[in-house]
Amino acid sequence: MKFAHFADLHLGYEQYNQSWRAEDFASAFRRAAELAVIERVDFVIIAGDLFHRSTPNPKTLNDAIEVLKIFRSHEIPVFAIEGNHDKSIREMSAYHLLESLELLKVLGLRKERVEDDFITSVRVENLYMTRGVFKDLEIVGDRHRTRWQFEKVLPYLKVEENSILVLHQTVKEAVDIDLNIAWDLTIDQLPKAKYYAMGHIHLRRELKIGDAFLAYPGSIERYDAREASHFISYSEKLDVREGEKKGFYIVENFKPRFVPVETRDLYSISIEDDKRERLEKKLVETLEFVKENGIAIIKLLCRENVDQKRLSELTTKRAKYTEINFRRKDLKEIPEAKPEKEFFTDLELKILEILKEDDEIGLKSAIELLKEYYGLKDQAKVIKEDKEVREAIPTEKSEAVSERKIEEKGEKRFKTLLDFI
Ligand SMILES: [Mn+2]
Repeated sequence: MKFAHFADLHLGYEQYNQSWRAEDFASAFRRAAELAVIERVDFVIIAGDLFHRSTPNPKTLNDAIEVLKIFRSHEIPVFAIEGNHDKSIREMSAYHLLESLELLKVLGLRKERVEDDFITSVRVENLYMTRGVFKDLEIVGDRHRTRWQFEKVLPYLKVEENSILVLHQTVKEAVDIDLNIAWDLTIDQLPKAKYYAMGHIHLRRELKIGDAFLAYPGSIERYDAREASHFISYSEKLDVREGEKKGFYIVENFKPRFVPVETRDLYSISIEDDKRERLEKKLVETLEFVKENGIAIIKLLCRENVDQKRLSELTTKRAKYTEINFRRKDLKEIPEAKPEKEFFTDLELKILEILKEDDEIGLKSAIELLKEYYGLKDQAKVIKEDKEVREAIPTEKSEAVSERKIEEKGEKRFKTLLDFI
């Protein structure tokens, strides 16, 4: 048994507002699909975020169809779950459209029973849990859920020993963040499976749980400067370091093997100097490393002001896309800023992080998180959390206001599974 595990394809993502960037994401997926076919996989798993948005435009939908047709023409079934970027509350999502075109199978909680050669449905409360089937193997999974939804869905993700679990969530042990709200679940909460096909974390991650592997292939293209192909820094001396490769997993007998996929080079460059002239010279020197069709994200730090126009003239011709962020280094040493954590609660930090997303997705997720945070938890818990917020901002007025709000919020009750998906 051999399968391909993809995640975070983000088709349609016009990164840096460049339409050709969306084409980069599509061609990376196409190359990956072709490699999977050469590997003669039995089936394919897409662990969420096939699209960058839940409402992909016709071009993006067409890109997805063209790639998925490669699998269909080789009779390779594709099992997929929706991610946080492309999940939809609509009855018919882009995934369901692709399913009706027989290009993929959607796993997870559904209102209707779905059965065919590769999927089966199990009744859970007033819904159905749709699972993938390949010979004696079960492929269990569900779309991205907020942490509080996820706890309710978890019991229905219990699986046979011989199975694969597909999720688009952050497992605490896979991220190195000391922030309570930055992750959705811990390893010990996971039901037993032979392989955990994960999505959501854009950098590649692999963990071992007993004999089983839990793996995040990462996004198929470079999603932001943290995932650069090259990190170049130049303060005292020039330093060039290579970043991670992008790609997907071929999983054979439940053991993942990373398969790199060619992507456009993305350079994360940071240069520092007290003098403007020396800074410019360093920049010119650094640009020697940048390929013409690459992307360069440049951070400059200098005690003197720079001529931004001149700098962009220097850089634009050197790469396909360049972005310069200049920061003036003050003559007086600025005392080190206190970490955000000292000012905000975990919830507030999470909201701030979500809002940094490039478009309306951030706002949508932030509202969703807030609604769930205050709607789904029981009253006692809400009061406790709110007390922490109040302690951080101790004013009498806000105390009175938040007390009243809790009373209003505590009323909502959820009865069935259907109420919160
Ligand atoms: Mn993603």
